Amino acid sequence: MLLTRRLFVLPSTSGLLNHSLASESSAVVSNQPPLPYEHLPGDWKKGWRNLYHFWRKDGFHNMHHLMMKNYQRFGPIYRETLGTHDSVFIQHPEDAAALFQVEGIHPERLRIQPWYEYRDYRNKRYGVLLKSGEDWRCQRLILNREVLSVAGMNRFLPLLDSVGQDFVRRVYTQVERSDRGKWTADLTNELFRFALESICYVLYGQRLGLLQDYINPESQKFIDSVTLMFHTTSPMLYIPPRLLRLINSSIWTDHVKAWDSIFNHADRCIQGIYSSLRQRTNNTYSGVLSSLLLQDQLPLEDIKASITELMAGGVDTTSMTLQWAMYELARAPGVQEKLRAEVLAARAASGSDLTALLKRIPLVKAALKETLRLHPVAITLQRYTRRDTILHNHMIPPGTLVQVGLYAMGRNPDVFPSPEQFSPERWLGGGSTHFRGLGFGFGPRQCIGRRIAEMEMQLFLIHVLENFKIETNRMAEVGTTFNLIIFPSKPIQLTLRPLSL
Ligand code: 2DC
Repeated sequence: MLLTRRLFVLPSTSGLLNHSLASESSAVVSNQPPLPYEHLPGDWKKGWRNLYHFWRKDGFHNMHHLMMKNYQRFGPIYRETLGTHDSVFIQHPEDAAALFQVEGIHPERLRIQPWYEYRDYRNKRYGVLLKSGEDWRCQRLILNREVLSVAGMNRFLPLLDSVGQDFVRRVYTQVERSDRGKWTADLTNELFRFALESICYVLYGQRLGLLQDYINPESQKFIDSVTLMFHTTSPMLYIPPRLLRLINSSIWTDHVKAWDSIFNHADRCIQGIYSSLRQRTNNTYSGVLSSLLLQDQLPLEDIKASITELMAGGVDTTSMTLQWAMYELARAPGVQEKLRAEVLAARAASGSDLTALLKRIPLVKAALKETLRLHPVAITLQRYTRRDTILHNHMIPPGTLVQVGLYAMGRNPDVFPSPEQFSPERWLGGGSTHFRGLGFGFGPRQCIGRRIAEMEMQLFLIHVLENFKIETNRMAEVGTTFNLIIFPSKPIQLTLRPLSL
């Protein structure tokens, strides 16, 4: 496999060429013993100097761009030290496969230190996102049954469908109000509300009513707090939160404020369900939280912690992905029409059977994969190695933090030909998709919200495509900013035009 690996050669400086050749020869001689760890290319001897340069180049917001530059400079595997983080970066699907194949039953990703620090500071339990070891595994398996299994999915499918329908209704209202037969807007906040409404309906079995004109200010505050929480996290990836806490920096205090209101709002939602549970009479499904409480398998405080994480994790992730999906569908010639044709045929063949409907929309699913390829939520996937692991013909010792550059992989022409083209069909043709669609991670530690997110986004696109033509100003190319997750660097204006007009 190593023999056939093509290399990431970019037209640039001569230094680049040298590095590419160096790594090419190492890839070709794969039947020779792997190179020692110390042979890895990269700037790993000067962690604090790197951090300084990083900061000067506004690296906190440009992590993804700097990472692509590093790949060009050093080749497909390199080591980098930034402040206290020492990592090996890879981006080839084969290397990602080698990493995940040895992850074991307790895989661990990079710890987001400020998130732990906040919980320690406020004396709160860690949810399943932050837990590790056996405790993590036991709780994760119980939660999987609720949110990741087929049975779980079938229970919340109709819930997510009705939120999608409400979004469409809201767009029609806005079209009428605009008097121009269409609605043009920056949909960021509308999509935040859609996403929060969706995740809360699944978790609590109750509607918050966020797709109406008047919305509870508490909910808007929750939405704004999640965004603020992400924004204040990224500088603390490299500057120890302890230090910022000590000097009472606004990054830390804003971060605490953000988590405080996230937890307050979640607590109120959870409390409401908890008290109404005793009065319940019927046996209909009423959300993940009730189901967990009734099972009585996890300590109440742990349930609360994980439900809060799911609620906060369900806002910016799906909404941003949907915004990018609509942006790409509006720009790629002919793609939207193909998706619409598929959706209309699938609907005609399945009526109100949602499970059947979702089985008939491979192109819509591929469009979401394609969106996450170009605009992944997570810039990297990370794992700590548990034993000696050979990655790209280098020996990596146990305990090493290895990061798969997901953003870089998605734009690497050797992995995805013509990477700049939005082409959902590339996922359906005969080409290899092995370890290429990693938008939700991989294995037992993959995104726990994956199925909720997928169903929510698929149903959203179905409803939107059935009703509206998606348009945007073609001239405006939108870049990306890293704020822990990847956000558009400027507002995206989208137009939704009813098909029936
Ligand atoms: C950020 O270098 C960059 O799904 C770091 O819904 C490595 C890293 C580690 C973990 C990643 C994080 C990055 C991005 C945001 C992720 C997070 C794991 C889960 C989280 C990808 C890539 C996210 C957005 C969750 C957040 C839930 C939270 C609000 C409770």
